[in-house]
Formats: sequence, C-alpha cells, structure tokens
Amino acid sequence: MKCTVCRGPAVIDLRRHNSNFCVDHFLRFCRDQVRRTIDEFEMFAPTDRVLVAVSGGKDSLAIWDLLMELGYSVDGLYVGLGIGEYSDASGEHARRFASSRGATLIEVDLPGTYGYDIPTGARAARRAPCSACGLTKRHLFDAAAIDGGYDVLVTGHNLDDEAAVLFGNTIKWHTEYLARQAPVLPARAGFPRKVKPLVRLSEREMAAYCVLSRIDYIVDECPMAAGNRHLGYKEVLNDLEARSPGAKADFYFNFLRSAAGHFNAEDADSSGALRECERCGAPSSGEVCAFCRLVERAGGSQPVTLSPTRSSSPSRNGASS
Ligand code: Q46
Ligand code: ZN
Ligand code: ZN
Repeated sequence: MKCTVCRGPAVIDLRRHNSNFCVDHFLRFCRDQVRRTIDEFEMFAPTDRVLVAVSGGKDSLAIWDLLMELGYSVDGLYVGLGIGEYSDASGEHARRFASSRGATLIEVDLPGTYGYDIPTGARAARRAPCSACGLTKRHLFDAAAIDGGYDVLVTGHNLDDEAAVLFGNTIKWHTEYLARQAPVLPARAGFPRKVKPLVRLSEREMAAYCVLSRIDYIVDECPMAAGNRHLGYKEVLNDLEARSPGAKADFYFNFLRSAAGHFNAEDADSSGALRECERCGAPSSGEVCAFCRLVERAGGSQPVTLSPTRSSSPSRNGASS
C-alpha cells in the first residue's frame, strides 16, 4: 500500500477518500480537514481564545493537539465526574497531555465542588446516568467558558458521533433537535459559542491520529455507556459505511447542505423566554435551573459564591498556569 501523495509506504487507507497515506501525509490530512472545517463554518478567528472540553479520550485530546498545531491559543477543561476508576484514569491522561504540551488545563471536580458523583447522583435524582451526566457537563462547560472569558467552546465530536446523533434524531423525527444539529451553535445570552471542528474526521482516524502523534489517551469506554442508544446507531452506520464508503459523510453533510435549513431554529431556541437561575445565575426557563435542581435532588449542594454571576469553581493545572 503506497501513500497517494508521496508513493512512500502508507500506514492507513481511507476508503471514503479513495486514498492511502504515510504518517506525515496522514497527519497533514487531519490538520487540513480541521482547518477546512474551521474556515468553512467560520468557527473562530486566529486571535480568539479557545477552550476545549477534554475527557482524556482520543477525540478531545486529538482536537486539542490539532488546534495547537494549527497555531490557536487553546486551554483545556476537564470535569472530574466521579465515575470510579474511569474518572481517575481519564483525569490522569488529560493532565499528562497538558503537561507534555505545556498547555493550561482547567479542572472542575464535580464531587468535591457540588457534592455528588454521576453514578450516585443520577440514582438519587432518578435520571439515567448519561442524562444526568450530559446536563452536568453542559452546565459546567458553559459556565467555565463564560466565566473564563473564552470566545468559543470546542468539543471533540467527530463524524461518527454527529452521524449517529443525526440518525437517532431522524428516525424519531425530533425536529427541534434537528434544528440545532449544526457544527456551530452561536453564542446566546449566558451561553458560549460552541463548535465541533472534528466533524470531517472519523473515530478510526482520530484513534490513528493519536497513535501516530504519540498521544496517550484513555482507551476504555465509560462504564456507564453500556446500552447507550448511540452505540447501536454507530454500529448500523458502520455496516452501511463498510458497504458504501462515504455514506456517513454523505448522510451528515448532505443533511447540513440540503435539509438542516428546513428545520426552524427559532423553535429550538427558547432563549427569549429564559431568565437567570436564582441560585447560580445561569439561563433558565424557571426560577431554578435544571442543573441546580439536579444538584439538590442528587444530594449535593451549590457552592456558595460571592460573585453575582455563576461560578464553576475551577482550579488550574498545567505548565502555563
Ligand atoms: S461520560 Fe457521561 Fe458519557 Fe459516561 S455517563 Fe454517559 S455521558 S457515557 S460521553
Ligand atoms: Zn506520503
Ligand atoms: Zn442554577
């Protein structure tokens, strides 16, 4: 197998691009795909301060690395969710990566700061773990980006993630979610701009990028992911991709090109009806936001803050802090 660009020995074949790449040209391909995505969707400017949410997994560490390679100013944000050994190990991977690159990692410790961890908090609040976790992460990511004065919040969602979410929303015709399934969500009052620069790259490509860039990521899946519906959607789409290379990218990008505009984002955007949560100051449709209600039901407590705005009580690690 030869590299399509230089005819040297190739290390990876990308069937949907009808290409094979050597190490150097594969790493360059990944950078080009990210650069193209940032430009095409006008995600952020070279001078913007960027915060990337990192889990210690391949996607978030890869996008952090890629953005630094492309010359952006990027800090990391890690939320310790208290999911046993998985969280201990994932935090270690995030910290090790940050110190190896001399980058700043902001850390929020959920049990230490808010008094609950995901497994016990979800049970106490009678929510599915991933539902409690998603709500918690969204709130803490938003708060850290706003409080830290970042221009944009980056997440490591890749093509497989986005195609699986789109598939799930399509078979259920969740039109309000389809309206918001874009690689860029603009900032709204109390919410940062959110972007997904990895949408042109697949899970397999991100694993290869980490191995070839010597990024030591956590390989284990979160133990709470078992039975997650999205894993089933990914399997279905992987079968389709094996029969028809490029099917996932066609499904997702043709949706953005030809269908997304038909779903009314106004319906999905209820920010007009939002006010400030009386406990934490975050945007909320009621007096108390969903996160503060979860904290209460999960048996934890909101940390007292002297600031009139909300606080994520971050601590900082990393060489540049
Ligand atoms: S970390 Fe949280 Fe995921 Fe674990 S509990 Fe579910 S949502 S599976 S990305
Ligand atoms: Zn090459
Ligand atoms: Zn609140």
